[in-house]
Amino acid sequence: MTASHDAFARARSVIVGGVNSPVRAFRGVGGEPIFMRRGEGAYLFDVDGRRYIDYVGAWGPLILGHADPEVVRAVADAARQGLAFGTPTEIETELALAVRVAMPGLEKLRFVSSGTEATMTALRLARAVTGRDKVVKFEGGYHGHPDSLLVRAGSGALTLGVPTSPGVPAALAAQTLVARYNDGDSVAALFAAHGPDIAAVIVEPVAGNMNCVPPAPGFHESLRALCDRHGALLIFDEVMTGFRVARGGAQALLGIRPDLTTLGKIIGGGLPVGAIGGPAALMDQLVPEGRVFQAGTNSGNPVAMSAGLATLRRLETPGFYEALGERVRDLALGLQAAAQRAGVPFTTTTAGGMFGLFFSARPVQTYEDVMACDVERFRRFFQGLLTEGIYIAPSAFEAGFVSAAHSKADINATVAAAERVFARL
Ligand code: KE4
Repeated sequence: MTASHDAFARARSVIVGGVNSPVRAFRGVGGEPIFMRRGEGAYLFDVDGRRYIDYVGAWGPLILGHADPEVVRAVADAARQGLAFGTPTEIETELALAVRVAMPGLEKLRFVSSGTEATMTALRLARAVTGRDKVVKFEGGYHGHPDSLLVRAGSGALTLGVPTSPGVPAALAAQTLVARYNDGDSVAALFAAHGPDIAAVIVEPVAGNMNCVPPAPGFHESLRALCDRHGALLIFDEVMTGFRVARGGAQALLGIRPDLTTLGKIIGGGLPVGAIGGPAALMDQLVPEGRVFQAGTNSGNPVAMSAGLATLRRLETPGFYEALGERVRDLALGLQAAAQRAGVPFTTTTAGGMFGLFFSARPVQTYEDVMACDVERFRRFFQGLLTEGIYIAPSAFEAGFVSAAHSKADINATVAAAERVFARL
C-alpha cells in the first residue's frame, strides 16, 4: 500500500471523510484522495514522492505557483514580527489600496478570512440596505456555504450530489430564487414576479463552479439593467475570477460595475483571505460606521495580508496576464486537438488564467449543457491523467487554473499525456 493510502486511513479516523473540504475527497472521480507533501512552482509532490503538474493551484489562489520564493519570504518576514495582533495593522491598508488600484469600483473594503464570509456579508448588507429579503442566484452557481446560497449550488455541493443542502430551513431557502446562467429572460421573469422583494442578484461573472462557463454576450448587461430598474443590488462574486481572469477581475473585462464585489483566493496568495468591497455609501453601512454587523478574529491577519500583497505586487508586471492567457490557450487548443485526433467528443473554455474541460460534442454555455456532458468519461480522463503525473480538479464541476510557473514545456507535456489518455478512453 502507498503512504497516501495510509495517510488517508489515518485521517479518516478523526477528520470527517478524511478531508477538510469535501471536493478534495475524490468522490466525484472515484478512488482515494492523494495526500500532498510539497509544492514547488507548477508542481505538486505527494507523500509517496510522485510529482504532478498541478492545474488546481489550491483551487485558484496560487496564480504565481506553489511556494513562490517572494511570497514565502514576505510571509516569513511578517511572521517574525508576530502572527496576529487583533489590532489594525498597516499592511491591511496596503493590501486594500492594492486591491482598489486594480478594482477602482471597490471604494471601501472589509477583509474577512474566506470567500464564504465575503458572500455571507454581501448578502446581509444587500438585505439591510434594500430592506428586502429575497436574493437571486444561478443554478450551478457556488458562493461558498452561507445558508441562503446552498440552494441548487455548484462546486462541491453539486459534485457531492447535494446542490441544496439539508439543514437550510425551508423558510430561508424560500427567500432564494434560482435563475439560469446566461439566460437573462429567466432573471427578468423572477423580477416580474418578485421585483419589490429582491435585495440582490449574486452571480459568478465567469461561472467557475459548474466547470468553467464564460458569460454570453449581453448577459451581465441584462443583470445590471434589471437590478437598476428594480432597485436591487448586483453582486459580482469574484472570489475565483478576481485577479484571475484579469487584474481588474471580470468586471474590468466586462465593463460592468457591480454594486458589491466579493473576493478571495488570489488576494490571499495561498493564505486565508476574503474581502467584500464597493462604494463607500454601501460599505459604510457595515459596523462600526453603520449598523450591519460583521466581524472576524482572523480578519486582516497580517501574515495572510503579506502573502496577498506580495502576490498582487507581482500581478502588476506588464504583460503578466497576456502571458498567462497565452499559456491557457495553448493548453486548451492542445487538448482539443489531441481529443480530435483520438476521435473523442471534447470541448474547452478559457477565461484569462482559468479554463474548462467538457466531454461534449457541442459548445457548453449553460448549466443544462454542463449536466449533459459525459461525467463517466471525465472520471476516466482524470484517473488516466493522474497516472501520467497530471493533476486536474477531481470533479467535472470545477474549473482549472494555470499559474505563471507553468512553462511551455509543462503545457506540452500535459497535452502529450492527455493524448495518451484520450487514446484509451
Ligand atoms: P471559500 O469559502 O471556499 O474561501 O470561498 C467560497 C467561494 C465563493 N465564491 C466562489 C466563486 C468560489 O469559487 C468559492 C470557493 N471555490 C471552491 C472551488 N470551486 C473552493 C474549493 C473548496 O470548496 O474546497
